[in-house]
Amino acid sequence: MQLNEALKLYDLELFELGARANEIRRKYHGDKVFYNRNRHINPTNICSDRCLFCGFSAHRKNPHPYTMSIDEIAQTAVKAQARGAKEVHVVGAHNKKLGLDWYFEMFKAIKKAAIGIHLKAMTAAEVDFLSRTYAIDFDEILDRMIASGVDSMPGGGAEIFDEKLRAQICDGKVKSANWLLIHELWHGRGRKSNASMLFGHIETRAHRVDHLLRLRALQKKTGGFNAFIPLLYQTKNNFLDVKKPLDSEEILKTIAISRIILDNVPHIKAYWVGLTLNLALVAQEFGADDMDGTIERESINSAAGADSKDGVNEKLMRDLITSAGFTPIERDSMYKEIG
Ligand code: V47
Repeated sequence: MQLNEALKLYDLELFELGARANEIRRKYHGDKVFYNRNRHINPTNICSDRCLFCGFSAHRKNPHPYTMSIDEIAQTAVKAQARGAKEVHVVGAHNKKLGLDWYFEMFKAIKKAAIGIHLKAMTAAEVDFLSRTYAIDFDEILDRMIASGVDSMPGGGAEIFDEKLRAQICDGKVKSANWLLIHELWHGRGRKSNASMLFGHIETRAHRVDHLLRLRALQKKTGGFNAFIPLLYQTKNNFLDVKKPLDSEEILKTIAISRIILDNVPHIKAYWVGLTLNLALVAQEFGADDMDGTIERESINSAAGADSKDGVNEKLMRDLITSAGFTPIERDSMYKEIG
């Protein structure tokens, strides 16, 4: 698919686009809506990067710097597992004070304390940050992640791949080509990961479509992406001056177009944290098949205004999915059905 052809999808009427996306979604998943029981852990908010969209970093608008101890992180995983979480999603800011080994010790401590939990950790942006800070190559970091218990990689740090726009909103962060390369290397190790896109800020439709096409090309090569997550930009406490947040029609069109362009990626997540639970449910009619998870504690989007700080309880998640006319399916991190 070429950029111009893909871009024309936005000209379709919303419900026509939704029907096309829904067809792909139903072929893959019928009326199932997936979610998991997970816990987000963000070990530190002290960051050497300066992403203009971020309200989480302690540098500017968030005046409360913190770093969790390894023991605190491991105990958080243990408690979450005791409450039923099957996955911990561990990503943090780029804190130069922690040292390289800290990461691998932290992963080992989680896996030792919470036996059997799935560890989804390290965005490609973090891998790149460690590589640049400690002058070691991506391969070595990925091998050490595997040796210390990381099971899969989350999709964060992708933002928008267009190099010019990227330089405007997150200069100094992992380059687009390296984000893609890190995931390719990870897939080459037989491992799965997710991919994301931050949208609804100062990007254009063409930037989004270009981003999706680059992911489509990599997926064609590796088949290693499990899910794509279109992350809706949250407007508060950050340094991007976005005058007009996206309306629901444009959001749903973007989710539907993601489903159509990424028809080689099995799952599209409507991340309820950024979309709200209601819009994430509507998105299930427009190509999405996953709500993400119960999360328990969320710091990145809530720092920028989302109503997600305390996650969502499982009963509410299931009830909402059912009342929207779908079948709720608890899944593990690799999309094996649990119940
Ligand atoms: O990469 C930062 C985003 C991401 C804002 O892989 C913001 O399963 C909205 O990637 N508004 C991290 N978003 C979160 C992420 C993720 C989330 C859920 C599931 C998975 C997965 C991955 O948060 C960052 C960045 O794009 N972010 N600031 C903001 N103001």
